[in-house]
This record gives sequence, structure tokens and C-alpha cells, in this order.
Amino acid sequence: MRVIRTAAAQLGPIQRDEGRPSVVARMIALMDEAKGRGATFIVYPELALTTFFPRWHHEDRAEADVWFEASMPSAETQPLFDRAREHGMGMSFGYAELTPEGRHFNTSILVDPEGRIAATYRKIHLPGHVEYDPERTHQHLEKRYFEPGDLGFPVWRFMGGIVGMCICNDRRWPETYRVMGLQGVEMVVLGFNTPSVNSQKGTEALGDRMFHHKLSVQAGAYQNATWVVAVAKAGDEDGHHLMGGTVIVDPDGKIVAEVEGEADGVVVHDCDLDATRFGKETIFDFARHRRIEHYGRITAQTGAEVAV
Ligand code: ING
Repeated sequence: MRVIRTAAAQLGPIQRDEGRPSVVARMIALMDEAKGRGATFIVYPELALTTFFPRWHHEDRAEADVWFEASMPSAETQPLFDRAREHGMGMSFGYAELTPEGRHFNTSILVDPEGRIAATYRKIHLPGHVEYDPERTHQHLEKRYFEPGDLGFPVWRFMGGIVGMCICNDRRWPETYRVMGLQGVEMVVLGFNTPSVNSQKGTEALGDRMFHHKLSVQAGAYQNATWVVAVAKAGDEDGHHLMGGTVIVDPDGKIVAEVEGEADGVVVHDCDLDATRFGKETIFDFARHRRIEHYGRITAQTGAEVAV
């Protein structure tokens, strides 16, 4: 048994005018609760430090830099790193990264129990659009504010296992999990901010959105025999609702823990990384079963090409 007692720490809404110190205090409270339940690793949402700002249009993109972190840790996030080190707890959270070269990424990190940043991931699948779209009920300007990630889908030796990261929309693409699965990933951690309303299809029911979210993370877990920890930022942010759905999914694709509701909340589960072995050595023994001579289109084509 190689158990990581993992906490999925959902954040409720962060209003546009809520400062980082207030959010960090909420994250620390969740960390303390997780510690009290014996957790050694805690996972927070995508863009955990601010409101989901891609819903707001800034004509001058430089104005949006206020939502980005130019350093990590910073004076405002250092208390989170300090508390994690005091607790001897690993952590992962997402934030908007502004690099010294002036590049902008939707980023997540792994921080080891000694408080060192052990890994960085930059979101690859960016949903939404670049320019203000008056046809939409709300804006989703991730393509305006972020570049696609340039680091691929790596995995790392972390907390005694093989851990990978992705972010929000990445979870809807099977390639995300398979690239990590082909590196032996045993736990994928991800945060998400998912609007409850489809800005282009107002009739889509929230139930459908939750179904598609769970379908995606459960399939990714099962088809790659890996744990998946998916953590929401949820609730009403300045009149814009984000759905919940924080879950821990086991390597059989089963949801083993879930945060109810849309407020700050944490669930803890003993994730035995050895539970990935059976799937990896039988039904998803990639070396024995995959037929890559037939998969060429997956990397040769970006869009579908109908030739019949
Ligand atoms: N949010 C959403 C997500 O992928 C979305 C965007 C929602 C795309 C529903 C398609 C359908 O969960 C982010 N931040 O990627």
C-alpha cells in the first residue's frame, strides 16, 4: 500500500473585490481542517487566488495583469506555503502566472511538504474566445488572457508516487490523461472553474454540465488506471454562477468522495496508489493491448477531416 491521504479543498465564490489575503486565509482554514483529518496532500481549484476573471473584458490586456502573480510564492501567498510546511503537507493550486518575460499562463503547481515548488503545469486546452462577444450571455476570455501551455503534460515523482496535473478544460480531452497514462501516472490533480450556464446554449441544464464533468474525470481515471482529484471553485461570483462537483475518483473510475454544495469545503480520502496496479497490468496494460499503427490521426490532424 502506498497511501496518500488526500484532501480535495473546494473554494466557494471569490468576489471580484475580494483580496488575495482573504482568499489565502480561507485556503489556510481548509488546510487546517484537512490536517485535523490526517491529510498529507491538499488540492485546491484552478485560479484559486482570485475571482474567475476571464469573465471580465479588459480592452487593454495590460489591465488584466492585476489578476496575475509575478512571483510564487509572493508576500500574499507566503503564509500558505508556511502553513503547509508547518503541517508537513504537500499542496497543489492554480493561479494566473505572469512570467519575467511577460508571458501569461493559467498555471498550477505541486509544492512538496517542505514548501518547495516541485512541479509546474500550464493549461493547454484554453476554452472561450479572444475578443468581446456580444452574442454570449457572459464572456469567457481565456484565449484573450492566456497563452496555451508550453510544458506539455509531464508527470513527477511526488509524495511517493507518480503525479501529474491538468487544469479545467484539459479534463474534457482524453489525450490529456493518455499522455500522462503513457508515463505511468498514478494520480492526476486538477482544479476547475466551470460556469453553470453555457454562454452559447442557455438551455443547457446544469445537470448536463455536471454529468459531462463527472463523465470526463471518471473516464480519464478508468481508461488510464489512475486516481483523479478534481476540485471546484464554486458558487455565485458577482452574479455569475460556477458549478461545484469536487470529486476524488479512484482508478476504477468510481467517485469515492465528493464535496456537497458550493461553499468552501474539504473531503479527505486515503488514495492507495497501488490500487492503480491491477488496471495498468491487465485491461489497460498499454504495451500489450494498444495498436499505435492505427492511431496516427490523433497527432497528425488537429481538426476532423471528412473524406467519405
Ligand atoms: N471552464 C470550463 C470547463 O471546461 C467549459 C469551460 C465549460 C467548456 C463547459 C465547455 C463546456 O469546465 C474552464 N475554465 O475551462
